[in-house]
Amino acid sequence: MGNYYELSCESVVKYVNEKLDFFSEDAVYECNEIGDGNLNLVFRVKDTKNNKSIIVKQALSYVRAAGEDWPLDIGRGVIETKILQIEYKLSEGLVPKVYCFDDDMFCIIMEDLLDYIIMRYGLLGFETYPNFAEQISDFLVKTLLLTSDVVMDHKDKKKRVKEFINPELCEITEDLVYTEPFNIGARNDMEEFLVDFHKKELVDDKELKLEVAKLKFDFMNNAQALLHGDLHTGSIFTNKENTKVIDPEFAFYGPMAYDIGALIANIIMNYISTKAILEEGSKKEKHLNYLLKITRDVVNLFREKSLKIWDEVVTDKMAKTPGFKEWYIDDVLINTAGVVGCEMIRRTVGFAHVKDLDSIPNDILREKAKKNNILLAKEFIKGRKNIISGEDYIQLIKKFI
Ligand code: SR1
Ligand code: MG
Repeated sequence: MGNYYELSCESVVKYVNEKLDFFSEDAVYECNEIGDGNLNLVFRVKDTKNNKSIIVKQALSYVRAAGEDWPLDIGRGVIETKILQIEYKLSEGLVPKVYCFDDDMFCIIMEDLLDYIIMRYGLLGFETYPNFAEQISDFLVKTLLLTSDVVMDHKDKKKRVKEFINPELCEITEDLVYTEPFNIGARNDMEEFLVDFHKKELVDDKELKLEVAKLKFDFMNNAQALLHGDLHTGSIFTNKENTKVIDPEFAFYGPMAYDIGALIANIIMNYISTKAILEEGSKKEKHLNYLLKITRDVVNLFREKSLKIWDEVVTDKMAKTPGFKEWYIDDVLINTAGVVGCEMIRRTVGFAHVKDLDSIPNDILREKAKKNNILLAKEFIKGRKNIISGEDYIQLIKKFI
């Protein structure tokens, strides 16, 4: 940490120019701190004269959203840089290009995605992205299946598992997603109307807790594929043509279901939010239909594309056994439904919320939305053995919301 200091809008321009020959001599700089995640500082440095810009993401030694009382491994940027480079190759550019990583300052300097918007905000503005399901399902299949034992040499894969051990960030997920929301705990954060409901529906439901415990140990022990590790709609940049996945600092070898489930859960929470926020009419109907369509398509395309590519890419002899690929992918999808439920629950009663639910302005509708979110989530967890196809999701969502 010898040469480390926290960057500011004042210091970042000089810093970037020391690290990279990117801006020209006559640049006119504008800088903004645009990070709205829970962990890091994110600066956009722009040359307004030549219309060029760059992103500098700096890791802090503590959780930004909590303050210095919650320390965090500052070296997580090393993992993030490596995985961005791996994902860039595997997904053929569905992540931003990294220009440089500085292990004194724990900064990643990368491509700016100026004509993109964070998907969560796009969806909250009721925008639709026609290529999203195709592109994100490609990303999922390529980054997950191609980093698994099905495809990789098993010794190389084990080296990767070691390289991507990410204990502190995994602990955050183990606690915030799989433990605290199902217990009474200091870091839980919920509105008053949820306090008794939380105890009755989550803390006292022993059958639910047993299923969540199984999913937690799958997350911890199933080193299946190199995950992004935090694939919610705030980790995706999008526009009408393209999709780019950002922020893979939670990456590690874990169950494929974790990435797919986190994504689907966040789309469903936007559905619940839209249902509560918009008046009846064509705008509402169009957005809800779009969200159901991408939910269905992401699930079905992940399955179809995985099964299609399997015979071309599989290297393990036993994985070529007839029937195995269907069993393997369906098992991923069963656990995906479980992760969907856990992610929806933790965003309602846990430490880290989502704007989709918190921004519902009407108190009565917000209470109804959050309670329904929890009840639907429980169905995903308890009923996951029967939730495999995109149509299964649509049916369940329509029943509860
Ligand atoms: C303390 S970090 C809280 C959450 O923010 C990240 O984006 C992850 O989702 C994590 O669980
Ligand atoms: Mg993030």
